[in-house]
Amino acid sequence: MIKRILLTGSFGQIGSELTCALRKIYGGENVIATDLDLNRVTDKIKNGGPIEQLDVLDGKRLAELIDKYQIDAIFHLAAILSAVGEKNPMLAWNINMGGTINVYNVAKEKGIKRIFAPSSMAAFGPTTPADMTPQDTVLQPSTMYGITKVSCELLGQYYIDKFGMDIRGVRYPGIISSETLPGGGTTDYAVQIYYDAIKYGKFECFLSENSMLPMMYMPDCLKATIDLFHAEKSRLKHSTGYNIAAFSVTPKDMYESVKKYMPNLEIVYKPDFRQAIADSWPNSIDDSCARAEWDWKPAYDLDTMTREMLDLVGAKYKAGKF
Ligand code: NAD
Ligand code: AKB
Repeated sequence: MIKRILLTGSFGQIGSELTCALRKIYGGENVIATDLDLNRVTDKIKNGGPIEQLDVLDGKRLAELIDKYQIDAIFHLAAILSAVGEKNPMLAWNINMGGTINVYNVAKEKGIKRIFAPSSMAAFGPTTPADMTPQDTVLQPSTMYGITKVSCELLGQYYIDKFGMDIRGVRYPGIISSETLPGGGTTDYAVQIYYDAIKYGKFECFLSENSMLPMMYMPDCLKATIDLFHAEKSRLKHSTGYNIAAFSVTPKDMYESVKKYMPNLEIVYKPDFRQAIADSWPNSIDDSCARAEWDWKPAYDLDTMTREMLDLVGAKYKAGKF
């Protein structure tokens, strides 16, 4: 039975909410939030349980923390995302590959079998079928971030096969949320539109208006993560890279959804280097394996998400938080 969990990259977009969700299940004291940068911590995480500084490249410190807290499962979220990774490919390679193999090796030495390590739709590339991308398909990404994601899926499978570890992961689509801003990806526009709509009433989009990408609202992301982590092992046939999907949208769809509530919203499209990354990713994803093997089903669509996002981001703005 899992008693104590450690997260890496806890103060990022997903970690800042996953830490709180896991603390609700396992108890605040039993979920240890770590990150490279302690300055990024939110009050909710700081006040809800232990926090520790950890560079995922530092295996010795990770081993010390595992001993200190008697950890028996790790959620490994620390990573460099696609846009930052294309600006600095060696950083993406070093953190994503170096961090992941460190986590797997230290976990193996310490007898920890349970690890959740997310992949991304960035594992797909221009040669992958773009519509309803299948679970088992061509994985030839054209970004350094995507290359590290495919490699980490394979690495996870290697540690499962060779060392009997239980490593699970999903290929997240673009995640949209209001608690913590995203950390430098290609799908970040889909978060920023809510902030700029509320603050400025206009939005400059770095992707073109018809650039379709799979997206998901944070409550569904948390549900997928926790449900897969708790899923019955004997049902799982894929483990390290499950396709999951909620809805696919273009920047124009996002704009029209927000405009329903903010009719004066203006948008201009100024595609930059991130357009090429978006063009290499799927339009839509077939998540039937996740549905069959661990009962995955999303709850939110674009408009139900937009209503909540505008309330939450609007409340942050009124409280002077951005
Ligand atoms: P993020 O960029 O918001 O957060 C990453 C965190 O990692 C940051 O808090 C950063 O300080 C930390 N970090 C960076 N280098 C580190 C190091 N050397 N040691 C320890 N911590 C370090 O990322 P996120 O969006 O929360 O992503 C979490 C995971 O989910 C990543 O593996 C990412 O690839 C994956 N993912 C995210 C999305 C998304 O849309 N957010 C989509 C697909 C996959
Ligand atoms: C990014 O845009 O890099 C991430 C992802 C889809 O992995 N949001």
